[in-house]
Amino acid sequence: MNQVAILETVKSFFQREHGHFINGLSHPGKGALRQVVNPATAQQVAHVHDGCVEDVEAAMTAAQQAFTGSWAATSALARGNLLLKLADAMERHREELAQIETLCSGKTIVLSRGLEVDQAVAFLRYFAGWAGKICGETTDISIPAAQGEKLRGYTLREPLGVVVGIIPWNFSILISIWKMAAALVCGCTVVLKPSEYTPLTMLRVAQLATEVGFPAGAINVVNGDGRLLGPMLIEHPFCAKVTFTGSVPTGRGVGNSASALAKPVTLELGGKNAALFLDDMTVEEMVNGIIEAGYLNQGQVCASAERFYLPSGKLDEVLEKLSQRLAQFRVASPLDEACQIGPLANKAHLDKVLGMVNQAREEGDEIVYGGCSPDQPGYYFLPTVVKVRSENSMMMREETFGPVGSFLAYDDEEKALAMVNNSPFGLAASVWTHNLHKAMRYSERMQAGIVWINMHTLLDPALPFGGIKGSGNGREFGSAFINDYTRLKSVMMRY
Ligand code: TXE
Repeated sequence: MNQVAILETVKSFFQREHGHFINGLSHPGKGALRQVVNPATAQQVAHVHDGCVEDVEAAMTAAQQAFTGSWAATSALARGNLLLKLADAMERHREELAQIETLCSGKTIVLSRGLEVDQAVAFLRYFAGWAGKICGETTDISIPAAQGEKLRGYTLREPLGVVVGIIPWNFSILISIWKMAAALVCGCTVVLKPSEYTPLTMLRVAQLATEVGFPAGAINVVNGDGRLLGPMLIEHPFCAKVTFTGSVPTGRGVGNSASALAKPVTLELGGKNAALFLDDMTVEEMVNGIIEAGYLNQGQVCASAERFYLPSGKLDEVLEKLSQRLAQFRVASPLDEACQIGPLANKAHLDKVLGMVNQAREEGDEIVYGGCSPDQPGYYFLPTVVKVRSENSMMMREETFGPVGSFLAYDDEEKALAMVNNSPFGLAASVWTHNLHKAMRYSERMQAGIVWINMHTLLDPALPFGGIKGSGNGREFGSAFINDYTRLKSVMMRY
């Protein structure tokens, strides 16, 4: 076992009084104290003050003042440079940020370093590269001009204003950086609302941003109960746009509230992502693919696969080998560098996953492996393999967001493809085969915002990400984000 030692800086950070980060300063606030619990031990590690109406007002006002003042006066290239400096600072504080993340979310320290911090740094640098390249276009005007004068039109890409970013607990740094960096490079300012379960990482990132030179008010963080703060933030007159990642029901409510006020909203919601394995894959390739697609971060990844379609001749052998592999996974403290299965992120989530698996068992699905918590403190749940009765099993329709793969056999690829698409959701999907012809054709027919061929879950800043159907709207990354964080103004002139 290689248990990492908690840094002194992390220990002292946890002991401090926490609340919000507003107008360039840490600001504890006066709201009720909320416990931050380490999911690996179920013990409290820190406290944070919940936000109230005064905190929301202060954060929105600071963000609006920066939007029209200091941030507007920062040139596009200088904005890009600041993002690069923040990336460097986060790299210097990699271990500290990773430890704070692991202690709050239960993510393994290896993933906190490699996925949360390193990927956040990569995304910051990608977005920094857009600085100075976000622009409109000139266009010919076809209205006939009288008396020989000429007409010319062009468009301006204007930043929207203050962006409210509502963040879930599964990637508290990375998802915040996706939204924050996109907004900032476009000239917007941000007010982030982290999850109640992971309120601390972005407080530290916002401090680092101020240290490297971001002007006060460009980045603000308000913590507290989303049900209370969400409406206050969305309905605030300075809120120009909402970007949300999280559960489907909460996302629908956020979407309705923002749309009712004609505010643009990006929703990245969950789903029930499918992976289709074709018969030409070997059993070992299928087992490796399933582990990659379904069990990363205990399945707490919005793009993870939860529905698996396997050829009927191979299903039982794959499930047997998969169960053997999962049984060897090291369930341990997430601070252990060899840990492969850490805890789920919070008690409510553990209860939800456990309840769904119990319901599946009662309804007649077969729990081939796992299905319960190991005998140890913390919110652990064993990686679980469910062989479902049919396409209509609850396990093939509702998101567990946990380490639970549900498996169904097929005999006919066309029917399997129809089952993949028979979902109200469409965030992500994958097809696994060595047959190029089928890989290309099936990937084109899969109804999802992102489709992988012979891989799953990995995101790249250059490729747009977002769902179709009930999985949301809008796109993050690539050049597509520009549409979501700017508006077009048209200018026509006569000369
Ligand atoms: O999510 P919520 P929760 C799933 C997962 C989990 C379930 C509930 O299955 O068990 O959702 O988790 C804020 N207006 N996912 O309750 O409610 C909230 O404070 C505005 C999937 O944590 O979606 C937090 O900051 N905001 C998922 C954020 O919304 C509100 C990731 C997300 O919380 C609000 C996380 C309101 N009325 C959980 N109510 C994914 N697919 O990425 C809450 N919030």
